[in-house]
Amino acid sequence: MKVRDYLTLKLKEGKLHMTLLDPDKAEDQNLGELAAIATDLGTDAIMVGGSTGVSQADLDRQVAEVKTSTTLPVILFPANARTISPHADAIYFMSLLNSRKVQHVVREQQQAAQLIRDMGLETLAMGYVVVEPGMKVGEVGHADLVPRDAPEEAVRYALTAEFFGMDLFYLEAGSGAPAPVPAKMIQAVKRESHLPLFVGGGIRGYDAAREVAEAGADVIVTGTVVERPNGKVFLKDVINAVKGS
Ligand code: 1GP
Repeated sequence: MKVRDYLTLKLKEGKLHMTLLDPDKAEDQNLGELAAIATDLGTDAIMVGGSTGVSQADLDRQVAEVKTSTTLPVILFPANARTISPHADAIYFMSLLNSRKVQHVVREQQQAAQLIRDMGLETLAMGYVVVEPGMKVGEVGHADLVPRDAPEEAVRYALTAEFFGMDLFYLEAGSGAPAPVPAKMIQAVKRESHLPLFVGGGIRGYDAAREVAEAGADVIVTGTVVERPNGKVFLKDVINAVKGS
């Protein structure tokens, strides 16, 4: 089944949780093991990516390892045109809409486009917007961060993604953010736009995940939580919150 069809079907049933695994941190972590843990705990898909990027060879090896450790779709969440692997099931073809650099809006993408086509990777077009505090991805992506008290700005980006014909819209507070994207911003975007809404960054426990889900996020993404000591417990809490139990 295409990943697009899988997501459409699953989104009809309810909210989804996705686990982001970062190959940059793989030296001390086995991504395959983390993928297996997240799968057992009920996550809905595995995303592989990070904001700094790894070598193509390392990424290939790690994505292949993840792929053999889970039956779930494995979707690339690329940092740039060089972090692409044919072992994944699909790739978010992302544009960092609030970057000041054309490189992150469209140029990395055009550098990767032929390779993605030749690899036969399924593409899911995503408008990606970084909200304060933005953390590392805000920095390396040269983002003009959306202020936390400016939901209307996030709405304008969501409509932009929709009118460009993108498939998905992602509000990102940045990995390790002290707090997730504000509920008011999520509510405003959900109210005014139609694309499946991804929210990630700084979601570390039951209450935060519940708040983000109740505000209207369709897909809740966590990364760091699974890497912490007792990660299994925290991840289970987050997934329970997303699934409403
Ligand atoms: C993915 O940035 C998130 O979009 C992951 O953030 O590591 O804070 O969960 P955390």
